[in-house]
Amino acid sequence: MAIEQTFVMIKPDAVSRGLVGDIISRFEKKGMKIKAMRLEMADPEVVAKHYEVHKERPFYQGLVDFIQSAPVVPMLVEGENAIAVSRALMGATNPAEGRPGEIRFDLGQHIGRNLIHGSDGPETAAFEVGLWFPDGGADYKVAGEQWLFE
Ligand code: IDP
Ligand code: MG
Repeated sequence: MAIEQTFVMIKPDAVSRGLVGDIISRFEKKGMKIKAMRLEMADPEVVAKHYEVHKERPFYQGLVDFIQSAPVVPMLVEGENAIAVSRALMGATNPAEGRPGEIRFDLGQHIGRNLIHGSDGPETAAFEVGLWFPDGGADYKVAGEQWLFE
């Protein structure tokens, strides 16, 4: 049993298109616990640090501008294998290369508007959770948590 924390962010295209509920529902139904969540215009300094790894990529400026174009929903997600589970729920970076059942395939339009971000490994998760949620999240039990996790 490996209970992990990861960082998930619903991007501006999903917020604008009214897909927040559908996306969050998929995490809840899988048994992931949302420990913290906000709806906000992303802090430009946080976005710069978050996407620094992509700074040299041709899509970097467009990506940063897009992320700051409308509100995002940053979430601190916890659960068994939460990092891999979140990536699986999201699906392939390019919606066209995904499979039915994945958020990006089911709802996404193209690679530059792929609805959702999720940390891609333990180190990234620790960095991104600390960056977006320096205070950590609420400590509580979800209904059925004992059944799910024990
Ligand atoms: P990921 O979100 O699946 O982890 P990354 O390779 O880390 O994918 O890329 C980060 C984000 O940058 C993607 O989610 C997507 O929004 C954007 N991106 C990646 N590649 C491209 C591209 O070729 N064109 C436009 N945007 C891209
Ligand atoms: Mg990534």
